Amino acid sequence: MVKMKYRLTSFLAPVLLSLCVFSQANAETHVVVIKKFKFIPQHITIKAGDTIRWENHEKRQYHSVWFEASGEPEPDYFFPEESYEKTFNKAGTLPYRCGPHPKMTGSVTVNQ
Ligand SMILES: [Cu+2]
Repeated sequence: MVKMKYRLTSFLAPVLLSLCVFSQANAETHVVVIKKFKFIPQHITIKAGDTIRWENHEKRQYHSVWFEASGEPEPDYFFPEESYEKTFNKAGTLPYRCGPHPKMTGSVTVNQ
């Protein structure tokens, strides 16, 4: 009985490992550009496991990407030529805004 269990585990381990590698290889990074006080695109749909990179393309204005409704603390501002990255693992729609500019809003929809 113990031997059977061991065999099953040793058979499954490489299968599980390759599944992990496969799903990681499939994860994408999406870019949201910040320009003229706007998130472009304002709404983005991604798959669970994907990452979004917000790039600040302003001339001299800093911004932040704050998922305030999720109860997160406000992250640091980032300046032109800097970026902010976040990976999303849970399905759902998450609104966000810029900390210093409440009128700058966007949302991320994560599909499973
Ligand atoms: Cu801003």
